[in-house]
Amino acid sequence: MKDHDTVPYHLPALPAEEAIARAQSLRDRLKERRSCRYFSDQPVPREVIEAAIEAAGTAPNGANHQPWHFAVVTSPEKKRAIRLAAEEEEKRFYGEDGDKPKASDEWLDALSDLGTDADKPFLETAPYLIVVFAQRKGGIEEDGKTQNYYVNESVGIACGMLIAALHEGGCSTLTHTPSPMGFLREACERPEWEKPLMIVVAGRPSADATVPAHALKKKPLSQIASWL
Ligand code: IYR
Repeated sequence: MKDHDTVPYHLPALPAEEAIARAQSLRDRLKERRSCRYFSDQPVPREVIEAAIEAAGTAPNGANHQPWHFAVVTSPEKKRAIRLAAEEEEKRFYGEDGDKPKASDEWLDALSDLGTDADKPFLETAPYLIVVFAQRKGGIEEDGKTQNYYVNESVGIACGMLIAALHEGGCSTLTHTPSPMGFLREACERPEWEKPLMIVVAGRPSADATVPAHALKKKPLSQIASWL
């Protein structure tokens, strides 16, 4: 390695049995996570959201530029504006505006198991809309000029960690990606070098919430992993 400033790194060793038990227990908790489309308006402590965002902010990323911003929308007026704008886009996607759908027949067919349509009431009901922005430029100082690297990969990993931490804090989530999402930059008052990547809807599921049975079909380890 070339000469650079360092600090010691220690990760306490675990007995194999404990390491296995801890990894399996986290797996089992993450297995309970579902993408939820039915939220109640029940409040969730702000500290849960703050801690989850801090957890997301520890994600590995390009050159440690940490190219993310999490705009937490709680105001009913802003949530309503985002819902209306998102539903406009979704109506075009699903062809609910009377025109030919923007989505291909194959895509609409793939979504049929999920039952989704252009109606997105959860964008107003859920207490938090965490709008995740990817900073194409800015560096660690957020100067808007310095080039950032592996932005999509970095922010994608951060979103995974955000969702895992929210789940751990008793929140249901939905990763929502209206397309196109340009309207979110203006709604969240973010600069032009930031690109909205997704909305992470967070809150408690409604009492009558359901999830599509299709979502329970998970590929087994033997299919998702190979050992070489
Ligand atoms: N953004 C649309 C469509 C959609 C697309 C995929 I791929 C999904 O997994 C779910 C939905 C919507 O939110 O309805």
